[in-house]
Amino acid sequence: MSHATARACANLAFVKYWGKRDASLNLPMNNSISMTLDAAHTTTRVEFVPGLERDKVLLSERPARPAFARRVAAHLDRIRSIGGSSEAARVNTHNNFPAGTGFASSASGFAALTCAASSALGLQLSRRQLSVLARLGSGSACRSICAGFVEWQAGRDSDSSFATQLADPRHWNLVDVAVLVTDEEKAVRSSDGHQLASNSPFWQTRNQTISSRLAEIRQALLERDFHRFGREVESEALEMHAIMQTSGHENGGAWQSGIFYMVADTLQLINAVQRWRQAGMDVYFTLDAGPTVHLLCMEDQVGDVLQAVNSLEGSQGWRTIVCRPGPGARLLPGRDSD
Ligand code: 2P0
Repeated sequence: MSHATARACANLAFVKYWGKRDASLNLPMNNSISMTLDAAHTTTRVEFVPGLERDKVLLSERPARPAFARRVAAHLDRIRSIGGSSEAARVNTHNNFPAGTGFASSASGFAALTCAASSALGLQLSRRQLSVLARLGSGSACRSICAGFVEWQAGRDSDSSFATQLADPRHWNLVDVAVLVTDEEKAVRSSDGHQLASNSPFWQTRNQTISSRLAEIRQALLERDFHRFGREVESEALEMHAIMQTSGHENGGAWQSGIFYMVADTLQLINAVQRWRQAGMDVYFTLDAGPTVHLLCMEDQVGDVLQAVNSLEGSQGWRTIVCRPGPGARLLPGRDSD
């Protein structure tokens, strides 16, 4: 019996992955830049069991939804084909944060699954190979393989599309105060949103300007220039949401003009950030494909930011998670040795 347990953190993109060049291989339209988040992680145990009829997937000790279980099984097939195995597996996975609300659980989940399953089959893969493999499970998962500040190279083909570290976690005391304004799962999955991005009239413009955005954010991050970084990161988040909100499409026979991941509380927080900055607070925001607002500040501002959030009307129903630059995907030793 072969088994292994791995843990991987979610990640927060500063330059976004939104739109694919190749949907079957999760090849992105552009490079993206992220921070791996220490406080939001997935722990996954994979056990290949001789004689087991088919893969069994538990999410927090309960049978996973069929669509998720199928996606996990398809990813296990990729890893089994590399390892020359045909054994089915028991997969037990757990997130320490609510999924589908603005934290990329597919990123941490597929990064942890890739590490655990490849190790359980005795494969010795490099970080680059793990990143390529994780990307095939979910694009953003390739970034969660690496620690700290990370860039995913769009690449030309599958083998050249992987993430590398831009700077280690100690490079910068940047903090993400994530404000989860609702536990409700989003209505449009990211995978569907990616497909619709090219319907936006702003799509061409984004592709023409993304390389200067990347250069600007990369440089501000490497130089620890917080205000230059924050300004660009906010614009990038709003540009992605402008694309989402103008990705018109048919849905069940009815026309929808766009995808709205923001809710009223998201907008309340965005407005508050602009007020707080005018009052002298050093804080910026970014958003993912969900209603969660990620407030970016330096370590010495975290107390003030939390206090400001908690003073807003309606904040009683929110949950905050304070994330710092975190480790890459790793095996959890000891607990699982044979
Ligand atoms: C990102 N997001 O860069 C962007 C920003 C959400 C908003 O990557 O289809 O779950 O599994 O490759 O990775 C979410 O997309 O999509 C995402 P798939 P994924 O973090």
